[in-house]
Amino acid sequence: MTSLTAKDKEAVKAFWAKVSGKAGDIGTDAVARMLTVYPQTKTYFSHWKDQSPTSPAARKHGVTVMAGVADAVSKIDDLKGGLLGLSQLHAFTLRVDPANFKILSHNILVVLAIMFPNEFTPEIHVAMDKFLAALALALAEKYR
Ligand code: HNI
Repeated sequence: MTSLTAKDKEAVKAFWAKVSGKAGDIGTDAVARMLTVYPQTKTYFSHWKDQSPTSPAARKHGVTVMAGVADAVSKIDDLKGGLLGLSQLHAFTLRVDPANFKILSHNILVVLAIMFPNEFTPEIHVAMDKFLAALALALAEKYR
């Protein structure tokens, strides 16, 4: 994986500053798409009363995940160290297969492109793709 350059980090922070007000909507749509397009991800949410992609639990989870992404933006210089606790939770308590982090990252990227077509330039696309890949890797840290 190509690592985030100083320029990428600045691009991520600037873009996040523009879109973070819509974090809830971004997360809701990204989780709904993940559950719809990659239904194997539903196995982790069997405890939800309603497992449909538009259920209140799915919406709530979208908000939760984006709070994690916001936290990661603030820890962009040390994602592995900063996200150790969250990695620990996903590895040992939730037992989420790390392949799913890439799936959710992809869905977040798709939603960003749809919601912010003008801001989502090729430069931002590259920076966000690298950032989400680094985030996925940091979340997988405790698995090894
Ligand atoms: Ni994830 C809980 C962040 C990907 C399944 N997840 C959380 C919480 C945060 C979070 C924050 C709440 C932690 C707490 O309660 O202390 N998750 C993230 C981030 C990503 C991610 C930033 C990737 C971008 N999680 C995934 C994926 C899955 C997943 C891909 C499964 C497909 N997460 C869970 C489950 C929970 C969870 C399950 C427990 C909450 C619940 O409602 O069951």
